[in-house]
Amino acid sequence: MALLPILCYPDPRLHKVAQPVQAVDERVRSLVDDMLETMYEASGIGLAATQVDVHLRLVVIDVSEQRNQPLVLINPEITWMSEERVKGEEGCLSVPGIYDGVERASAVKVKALDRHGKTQHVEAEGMLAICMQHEMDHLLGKVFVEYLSPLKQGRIKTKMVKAQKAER
Ligand code: GNR
Ligand code: NI
Repeated sequence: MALLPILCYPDPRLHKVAQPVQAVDERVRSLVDDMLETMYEASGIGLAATQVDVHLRLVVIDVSEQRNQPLVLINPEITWMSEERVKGEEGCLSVPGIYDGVERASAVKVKALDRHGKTQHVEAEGMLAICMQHEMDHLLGKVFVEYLSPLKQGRIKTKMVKAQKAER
């Protein structure tokens, strides 16, 4: 197991489009374990492979209170989304310290492979539905701040660049 470094916005690698996983083998399982460890250590409810600079369709999620219900989604696809939408406050491990409202479908159905390569269907609402859409966006190279106004995006970019300079 290993902790993986998380890319920070506005890193251009966050905008790469992830490719499908060809085979769910030991290498993929080991990466999934590292992603889970990284997500838990960072106190996140989800992590997409894109955020750790691996451009494969791979997501881990745990929205449980006790942090003991890991969900592994390999090659996830949204098969249905509700017409009903909700606006929720979002944050992102790749945009630390920034929280803002984003409108999403209130419920989704997702088809994905699990860590054994078996097809699973997940029906989600509430926080899980929001998180799944947030993570699937990462796989398409999209970060939640891109839903905000250009003015806000500019301010966030400036703030992140400054914070990253201050870190060195
Ligand atoms: O930890 C996270 N919390 C969160 C809160 C509201 C909406 C989405 C998220 S996902 C985020 C972890 C992350 O950045 N995943 O990509
Ligand atoms: Ni995120």
